Amino acid sequence: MSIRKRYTGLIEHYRDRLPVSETTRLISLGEGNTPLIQLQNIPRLIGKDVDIYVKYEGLNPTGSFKDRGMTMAVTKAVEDGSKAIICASTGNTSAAAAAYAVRAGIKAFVLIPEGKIALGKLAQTLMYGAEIIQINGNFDRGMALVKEVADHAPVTIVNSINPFRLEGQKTAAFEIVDELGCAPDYHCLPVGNAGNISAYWKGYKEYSTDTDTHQAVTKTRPIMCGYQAAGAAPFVLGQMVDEPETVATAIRIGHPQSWDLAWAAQKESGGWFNKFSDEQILAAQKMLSQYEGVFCEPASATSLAGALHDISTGKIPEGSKVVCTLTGNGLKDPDSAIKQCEAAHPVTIEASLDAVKKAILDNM
Ligand code: AN7
Repeated sequence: MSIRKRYTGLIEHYRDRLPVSETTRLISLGEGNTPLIQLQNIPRLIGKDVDIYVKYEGLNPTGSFKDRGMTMAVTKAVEDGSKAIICASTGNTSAAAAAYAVRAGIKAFVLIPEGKIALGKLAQTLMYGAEIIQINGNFDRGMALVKEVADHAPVTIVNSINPFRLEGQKTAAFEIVDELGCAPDYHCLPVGNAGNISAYWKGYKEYSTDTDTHQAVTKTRPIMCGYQAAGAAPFVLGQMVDEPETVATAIRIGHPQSWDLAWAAQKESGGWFNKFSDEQILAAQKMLSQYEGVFCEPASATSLAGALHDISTGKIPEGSKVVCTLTGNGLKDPDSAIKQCEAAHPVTIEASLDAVKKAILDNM
């Protein structure tokens, strides 16, 4: 019997490419190594000859891509002797920070906009036992406060302005190149603070040889496509937005922190930004669930909404290989999912064989 090497997280797996030493204590929950799923039904449905893959980051330990950055940020915070971390968050960062803080045995403080974070994210953060500070202001206000307070209290900021966050997150690009044997032609992402698009671009730029095979990778750089919600689209408007609004609460961000890095990713890759309405985002989310069996949260579906739009207009030509990152799990936001499916709400019938049989036969 052969024993497969146990996967113990992305830092261990990409150790050579990350800022850790032999003695660094790794704070890990086995994050990374997420599925790259090729869509089968949607390309047929839209009648286009394109290879679309979704990188399902919702299968990370706390259900979002934030775990990639958080394993690295908390590992380094602990190495530097930090006893507490802090972040502002639209929900997913707070859940990840809370979980990795528990794992490390340190404290997590999270600032969240009251009433504007999805229920699953709140539930997680409560269960992990973080100190939750709700503010009557949006994410951007929370972020400004976190930056200020870090000068007055012994806390390490673990938002994506912490450079170790991007180091961890860049590994998603490595995994994609490892799996496809090359970079895709187009990489589509939802953009909020723009840390993730910056991290992927960094990863693609750094990755010229496969970690496992040490073979040179032929094509390493995709065109980066950043998609935003129409009500929170500073990159599309070319200026900060003071009152961002969208059903995709994860990306309800008007003052992105990685402004310059994301513009560099767009320019260097020859890519673009675009924006989509809440209706388009939710339609893409539902389409992905109902045609492919992949459930992501609304913000995540912005990447697919954008890809489908740009494929339909020919901006992304047929014959292309496209990867869409699905940043968070659909279970994060049960309210918006249930609201979208009101027409399909289950009816209650009598608990009898006849009634159940009828319910099946009527719906075949
Ligand atoms: C599901 O949790 O900013 O462009 O505080 O949760 O790197 O900010 C979340 C961001 C996309 C945008 N999809 O990524 C937070 C937070 C989901 C997200 C984004 C977020 P960035």
